[in-house]
Amino acid sequence: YSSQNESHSQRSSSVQGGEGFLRDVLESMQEVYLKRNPTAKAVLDLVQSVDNDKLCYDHLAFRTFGVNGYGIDSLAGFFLDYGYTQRGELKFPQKKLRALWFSPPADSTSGTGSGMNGPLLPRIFISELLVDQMSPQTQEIIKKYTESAGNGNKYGALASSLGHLTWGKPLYSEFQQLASESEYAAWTLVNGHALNHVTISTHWLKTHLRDIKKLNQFLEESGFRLNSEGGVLKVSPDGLLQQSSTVADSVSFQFSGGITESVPCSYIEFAERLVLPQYENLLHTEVKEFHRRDGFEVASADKIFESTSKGQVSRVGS
Ligand code: OOG
Ligand code: NI
Repeated sequence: YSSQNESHSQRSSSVQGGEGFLRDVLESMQEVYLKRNPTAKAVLDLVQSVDNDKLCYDHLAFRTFGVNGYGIDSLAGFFLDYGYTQRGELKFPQKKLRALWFSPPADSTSGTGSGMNGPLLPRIFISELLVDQMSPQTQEIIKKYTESAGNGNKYGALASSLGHLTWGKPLYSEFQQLASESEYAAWTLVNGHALNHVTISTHWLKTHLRDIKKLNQFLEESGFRLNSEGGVLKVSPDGLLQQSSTVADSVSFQFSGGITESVPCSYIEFAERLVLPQYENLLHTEVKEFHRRDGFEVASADKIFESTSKGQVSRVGS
């Protein structure tokens, strides 16, 4: 053991080699996310204070522009290089999006900390805008920024962990043009590769909050606004994947040309994965993550995307 790891307590992956680096990169992405999104930070602090200071993250999500090499691949390469496996594809024809998800390396160690250094490495969910299906005006703006960014598409993970766009700051009018056609496109123009959300795995909590319905109720009673699109709780047809999320925080963004405006930033999600029917006789203490419902659900995801939409973000009351 290197003594460096012991003295290095805040950035604290105790794991050696590639996995330690992976976990530290994820920690950096989370640092950027927590600094920008006070609601996500407050929710994490609250849940940890009442339940368990060691949280498991179910997944992390990112958004991209599917053009000029800036699509899913601009982040997937990093995760594949660090042992992730590509799994299913999800299609969202109305939103003109597609997504791929990735499962963590099977041989990863059980982290001794929380979140990115927690017992399980998170799944990764990366989506992309089908840019060629956008209007010519919108395509022109997206191409202007992605083309001007050189080989920035090769450094999505680096940009995400630094909290930096790989392209220049857009004009407010360009943001508005994108928002009029796709709120996802406008979000991606100003947030780039930033972490879109982390998802707390509720079934690994210890108190009554492990039941996502109770967690939702607790969060709403504590004053947090949850995404109500299609109902607060999103349930897969088999009933085994249940999800909810907060409404995204807004941050003030300095556009080029001198305008500063509030734009949607990131949110936090919650997921409860129930035990698969073939394992329902296992003792609670014997149940591992692989005994539970895996994957994502397109109809639920479609609603969760709305966590950054104007309709949800500017909603007043519940
Ligand atoms: C992703 C929305 C979908 C899930 O878990 O199904 C999602 C996004 O908002 O970029 O997170
Ligand atoms: Ni998600």
